[in-house]
Amino acid sequence: MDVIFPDIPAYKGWMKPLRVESNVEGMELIAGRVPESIDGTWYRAGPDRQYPPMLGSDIFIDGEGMAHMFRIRDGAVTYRSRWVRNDRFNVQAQAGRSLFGLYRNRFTDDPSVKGVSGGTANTNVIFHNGRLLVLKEDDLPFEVDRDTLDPIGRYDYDGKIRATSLTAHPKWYPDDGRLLTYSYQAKGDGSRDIVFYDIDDEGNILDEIWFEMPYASIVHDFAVTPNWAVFPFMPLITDIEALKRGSTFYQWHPDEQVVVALVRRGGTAADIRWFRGPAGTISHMMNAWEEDGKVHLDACYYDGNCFPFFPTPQGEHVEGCPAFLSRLTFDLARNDESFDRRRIIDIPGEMPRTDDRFQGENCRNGFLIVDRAPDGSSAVGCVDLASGDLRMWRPGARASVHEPQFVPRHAGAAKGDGWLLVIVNRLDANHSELAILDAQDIEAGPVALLHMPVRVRSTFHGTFVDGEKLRTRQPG
Ligand code: V55
Ligand code: FE
Repeated sequence: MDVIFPDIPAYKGWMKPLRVESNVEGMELIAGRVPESIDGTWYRAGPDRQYPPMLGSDIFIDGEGMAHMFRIRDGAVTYRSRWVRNDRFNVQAQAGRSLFGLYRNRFTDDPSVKGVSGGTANTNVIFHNGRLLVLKEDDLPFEVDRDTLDPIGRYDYDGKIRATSLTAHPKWYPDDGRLLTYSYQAKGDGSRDIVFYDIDDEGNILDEIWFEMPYASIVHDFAVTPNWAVFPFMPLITDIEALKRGSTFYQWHPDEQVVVALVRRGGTAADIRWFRGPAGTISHMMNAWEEDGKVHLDACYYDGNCFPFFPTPQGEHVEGCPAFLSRLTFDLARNDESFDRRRIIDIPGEMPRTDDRFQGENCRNGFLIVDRAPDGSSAVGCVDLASGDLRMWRPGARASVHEPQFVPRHAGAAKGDGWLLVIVNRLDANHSELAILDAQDIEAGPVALLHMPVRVRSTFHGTFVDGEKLRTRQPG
C-alpha cells in the first residue's frame, strides 16, 4: 500500500504529519540556565498520523497519539517521543494502513476492526495510582512506562470503572494523588449517561455519581471545587442514526441551550443544580471556586460552535468564533436557572492552566495561550484573575506556543510561585524549542531556552510529575 498523504489544509506547513519518534539526551542550551531545583518529568500528548486517513479528510482533534516527555534533573533535560502503541495503533501497523474512518464514527471503520477500540490516546497524560496513563475521552486510559513510554495496556482500575471511557480532562492533585474524573456518553456512543468518579491514589473509588445529560453532548472538560463538580453541556450532539448515515460524530444545534450541572460531591443525582444559557461552547476550564454561596467558573467560552467542522443536522457549516477567557458565576441562591457571564480578558485565548496543586481554590494567576496573530505566532499569557491584568511573553514572529505547564519552584512553594514550561514552534525553521519561564515574571523572557532538533507537531495537554514520586511510587 502506497503511503501518500492527501494535500489538505489540515496537513499544511507545520501540521504536516511528522511520524518520527525522537530521543534527545542532553538537550542543547541556546540561552540561560536550567534551574537546578527542577526535578521531574513533563509528559504531554498530541495527535500525529500513523498512515494517510482512510477517507481522505482529517480534523485536528483526530490522529494517532504521540506521547512526549521532558525529563529535567540537575540542570539537564532529556526529550523522548513515542507513538502510543495501543490497540488501534497495533492493528493499523499490522495492516500497514488506516482502518478507522471518520472521527469516532464507528460505522465508517473498516469491517476488520469491529470491536477494536478506536481510541487514539492523543489528548493528555496523567500519573495516578503509580501509573502513567495516556488519555483520550472516548477510551479508557492507556498505561505506558514512565521512563520509556513503552506500552503496558488499557487500564480500567481492575474492572472498577464500569463506564466505557474516561475523560482526558480529569483533575489530578499532585500532592495527594486524588483523581476526580468522569465519563460522558458513558454507556456507549450517543448515550446520555454521565458518571462522576472520585478515586484515591490506591485506585479505590470513593464516590461514583451517575446521572443523565439533557442531550448526548460533548463534555470535553469539567471543573471541581471542594463541594461541587461542574459539568458543561453544549449543543454539539451525537445522533446514532445520523452516524449510521455517515455523519460527523457531533452535530451543532444552534437552537438548543448550554446547560450546566453542579453536582454535589458526596451527593446524588437528586441534588444536582441546573443552570441554562444560550447556545455556545464552554471548552477548557481554567479553574472553579466557591465564594459566598456562589460557584465561579473561569473557562474559555465561545459565543457559537467551537468546532466549525461539525455542521448542523442540515449540513450547514457555521462560522468559527474565538474563545474568550470568561467568568461564569452560578448563584446557588437564585432559582431561575440563569447564570452570569463576563469576559476576564478582552483578547482571545485558549488552553488555560493554573497551579495544579490548588485546583478548586481561588488562584491569583492563570496561564494560557493568547494573542494569535495572522503570521501564525502566539504568546503565553499570565492573567491576574482579579484585575484582568495580562502579561505576555511572545517568542517572536512566526513562532507559536503550546499549552503552558506550571511547576512549583520547590516542594511547598506558595501558590503560583514557580516556573512555566512551554514548547515553542519556530514555524519557518521547522523545529521546536523548550522554554522555561519564571511564572511570576514571564515578561522577562525565558530563564532557559533549549533547542529541539525536531518539530513537535502538536500537543494538547500534559502534566508535570515530581521526580521523587516517579522514582518511588510503584504501580498498583
Ligand atoms: C476536544 C479535543 C479532542 C477531542 C474532543 O478540545 C474535543 C476539545 C484532543 O481531542 O477528541
Ligand atoms: Fe482538551
